[in-house]
Amino acid sequence: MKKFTCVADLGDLRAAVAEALEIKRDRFAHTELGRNRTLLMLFFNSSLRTRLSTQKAAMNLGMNVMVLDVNQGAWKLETERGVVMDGDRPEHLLEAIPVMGCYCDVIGVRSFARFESKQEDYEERILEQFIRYSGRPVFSMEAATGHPLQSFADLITIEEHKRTERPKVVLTWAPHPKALPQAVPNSFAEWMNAAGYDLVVTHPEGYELDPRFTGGARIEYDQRRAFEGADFVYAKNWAAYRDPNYGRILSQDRSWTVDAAKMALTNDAWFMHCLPVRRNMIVTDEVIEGPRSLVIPEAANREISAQTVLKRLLESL
Ligand code: AN0
Ligand code: CP
Repeated sequence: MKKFTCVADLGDLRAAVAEALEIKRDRFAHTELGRNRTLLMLFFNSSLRTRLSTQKAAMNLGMNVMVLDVNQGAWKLETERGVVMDGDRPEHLLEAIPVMGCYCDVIGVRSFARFESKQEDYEERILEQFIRYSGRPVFSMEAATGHPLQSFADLITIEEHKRTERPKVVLTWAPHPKALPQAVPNSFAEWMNAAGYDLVVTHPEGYELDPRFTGGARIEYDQRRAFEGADFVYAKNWAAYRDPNYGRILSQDRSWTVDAAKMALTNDAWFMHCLPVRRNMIVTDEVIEGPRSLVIPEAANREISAQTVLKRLLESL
């Protein structure tokens, strides 16, 4: 595997999950694979889970790890070609990327949607430049339109907890005070479709996602109806995708918060969220602390998804 940005990069998904579960059984089985190999993790945005779980995964494989927070201590990077650089950004990405590539064997990049231009975000301009100019295998640690390490961990978690071959999985929008990217729901839908689950997406009108990710999923505007018979409820906020509202908040309707009354409509569903989560906006204390909450096992599986991806990238060196 030469890059990891979407579900297709893993090839056979069943084989990838089986490999992940094998790694989970013995995460120190490949400590020689990463010997004298260096991972560079580059963050344009904040992180707790991705930062720690990916570093841990790399250490499990025997790698050395360098972490750079671009906005804290590095030169501010210009990303557009052709601009006269007379502003506050002293370095261009087109030099910075190959330079960083000189110091490492694998690069992970976190670069969220900026919501300045839908085209720029959905072309994944930052991530694609890393793939093109770094000379190294690159993986996404959440880019503008996807968060594949999260979705891979979510898939592993569902495989560990499902009671039927093809569970009903409901992706529900929930309110949030800030405009958040579509990366997590995009990837989640893409991966659930690839896994062949019964996927239902529920959100207020106007929050439709890019159909390239939601594909054949059913869209249901009535959240309660969507929850009926659900085996898994995956909550997430996202800002509007469709024009002319791209990147905007259209609703903060707290009647969409996931609570115990709504969870009671489900088939005793597991509750999932990628974290960080705003309690009593996205989900009530009661549900997230309850016995059907999977948020911690989900976060734990981030180490496993990252290790599976890093193992495959190392094997291709
Ligand atoms: C980010 C998002 O919604 O994409 C990261 C989630 C993993 N969340 C926030 O910025 C709160
Ligand atoms: N879920 C997730 O990616 O969390 P962080 O933003 O803390 O890395």
